[in-house]
Formats: sequence, C-alpha cells, structure tokens
Amino acid sequence: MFRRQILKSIGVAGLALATGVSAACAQEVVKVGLILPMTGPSASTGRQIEAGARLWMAQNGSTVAGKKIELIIKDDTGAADQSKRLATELVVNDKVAFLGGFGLTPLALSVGPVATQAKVPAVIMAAGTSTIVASSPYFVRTSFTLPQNTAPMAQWSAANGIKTVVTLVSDYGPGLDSEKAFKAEFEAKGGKVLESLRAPLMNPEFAAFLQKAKDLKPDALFLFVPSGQGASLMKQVGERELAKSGIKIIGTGDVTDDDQLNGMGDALIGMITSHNYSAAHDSPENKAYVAAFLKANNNMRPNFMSVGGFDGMAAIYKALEKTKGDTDGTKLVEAMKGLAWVSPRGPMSIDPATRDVTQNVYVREVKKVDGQLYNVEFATIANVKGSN
Ligand code: VNL
Repeated sequence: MFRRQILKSIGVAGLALATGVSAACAQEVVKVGLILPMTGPSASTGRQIEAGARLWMAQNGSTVAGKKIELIIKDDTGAADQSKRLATELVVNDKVAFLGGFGLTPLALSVGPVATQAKVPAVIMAAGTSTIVASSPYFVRTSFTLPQNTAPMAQWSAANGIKTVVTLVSDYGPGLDSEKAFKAEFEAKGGKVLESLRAPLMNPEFAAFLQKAKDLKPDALFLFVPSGQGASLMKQVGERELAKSGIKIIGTGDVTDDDQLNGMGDALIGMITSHNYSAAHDSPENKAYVAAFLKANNNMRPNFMSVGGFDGMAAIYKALEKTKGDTDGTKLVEAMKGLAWVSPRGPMSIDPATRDVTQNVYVREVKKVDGQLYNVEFATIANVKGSN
C-alpha cells in the first residue's frame, strides 16, 4: 500500500516534470536574499530583521502576484568583504530578484556596486547613514537615517532650557551624521555644542570620553551608538555618575534600544530620546505587531531594526504587486518609488525623488509600564524625510 503510494506520487511528479504544466511546478519562485549580521557584535540586528521579515511573510502569505517568495538569509558576520561576496553569490548563483538587509553602513556601502551592476534592487533595512541610498540607483531604504532621527532631539533640547551640549558618537558614518545634525539644529536654535567627542566603533571603551564630557559641565550629553552597544554605554554613564552631577543624558533611540532597554535598569527612567520606532508606539497596527512578534519569537521584544525588516518585505511585496510579478530590477525600483503604507511605526513612504524613507519621528521618555521599561512617545514630528 505504502509502496503503491510512493510509486503513484513519483508518477505524478514525473508527469509534471515532463509536461511542465503542474500548477505547483509552474509557479515561478522569486528569491529575496537578505544579507545580515547573524553572528558577531551586531547579531541582535540580524536576529531582529530576520524575525520582522518572517513575520511579514507569515501574516501576508508567501505568494505575491502569482509568484512564490523564497527568503534566503546569509550571515556576513558584520564584515563588509563578506557582504559584498555574499551579494555577488546571491545574484550570480541564486539569481535573487531582491537583495536586502545590511546591518551597518559599511556593509550596505559594499553591496551598492553589486546591485548597480546587476540591476537588482537592494532594500536597506538597518543602515542609517544619509548618503548610502544615493550611492546606487538600486538602493531603497525602509530603516531610518541619523539626521532624520537626531534633529527632533536638538529641537526638543533647545525648547526645554538646555543651552550647552557635549555630543558623544560612534566614530563612523551614522555617528558623524548624528553629530552634524545635532550641532546644526541645536546651534540654529541658539544652543552651543561645547565639544564633539567620537568613540571607536569596535570594542569601544567610553570611560575617558565620559570623564571628558563630565569635566566640560554641559547642560546635557547627547549620545549615539549603534544598536547593540547601548547597554554597555549606559552602564558606564551610570558608573561615572554624570546624571548625579547635573548633566542631562539625551540621545537617539539607538541608545535606549528596545532590544536591551528592559535590562538597563531603573536609572534610565526619565531619559529623553528621539527615534522612528518604539515598541510602545500607541496604534492598533503596533499593538498587533508587538503581540504577534512576541508570540513568534519566544517573547523577544521587537526593536526598530525589526520594523526595518517587516517594512522591507512590505515594500518588496507591494512592488511585485505593482509590476504584476515582473521581476525586472529597474521596474521594481520604479514601483517602490512613492509607495506609502501604515507601518507598526506609524505612516511611512518611499520618497520618489531619493528612494529614502519618509516617516514620523517621535520624542520619547523612558518610563516603567507594567513593570517593564519602555520608550513612551510624547511628541510627533510628522513626515520627516530621510535625505534630500
Ligand atoms: C547603523 C545605524 C547601525 C544605527 C545601527 O545599529 C544603528 C549604521 C547596528 O548605519 O551602521 O542603530
């Protein structure tokens, strides 16, 4: 009986192969290759983006415009030469219709020339340096930029009695973007940046910079470090007792990252940051997103990287719907220009002129809600462009 069944199924499969008309076999596969840091210091970014992308697919099905979507995840370990090599392999061997992911700025930049040459759209789901998207006509961004996320913090500071600031950022693309945006906006509003400090990206030791900042006695210390480094930075901020010496600690939401915030301790209560996403964002879309994400991921709280992955897949699905399943890369990039939808983060769109993300940026305060620390939004700056 069992044997007969096997023979029967071989027979059917054989026929399908021979004629090529079986529905299952005729359905064309569209491959999406995500290149992410799944190991190494930025592994949490890879984990969050993969979970966001998989949640989109679980909720929206794996067929779009008659095509079967296949997700391929590749680990670049956070090394730019690996990102580039993997992008080339995905394009040449796997014939992906889309590249995506890119956990840090140098990783995204290394993939740009591959996307340009192959004419394959590359969706930036994490990296935040403003200039990346302009470096390839095939880049589209669903994450955020640092100028976008920083300017509201400078505006809030100037409007809330802060006259002098020291900035401390990671010494690479997004940090320099953040430093520049804060200074420009804050000084335009009459404030003064006393000193711009930069800590190395890899294995940073913040103590000497924090002591320097403390000695300068600013009203506030503004911080940016990439996702994954916030907890160790805030631990050292606590040890140096900056807040006790009367210096207000502010920053972008990368520092009070939802992935780590709840473990950072009650000393963070009251800290103000600005950012594009909070797990506490008060909307029906986000409540549903957080509940489904927690359930699918063993209670891991979604952070801002996760929505980069979720919305990156949204952009990919919506583009394929617009081209009616045509996978020509140039047509897909055209289709992504001007897309607009409501994300768990709030309304967002792809600026047709720049292919960069336009979204709300929120000013938030760390608060304890139901026994857990959250970034609770209290002001919205609507429709901020990612780059010009
Ligand atoms: C970048 C920007 C990376 C912000 C981040 O976390 C971040 C980047 C890994 O552009 O490299 O929070």
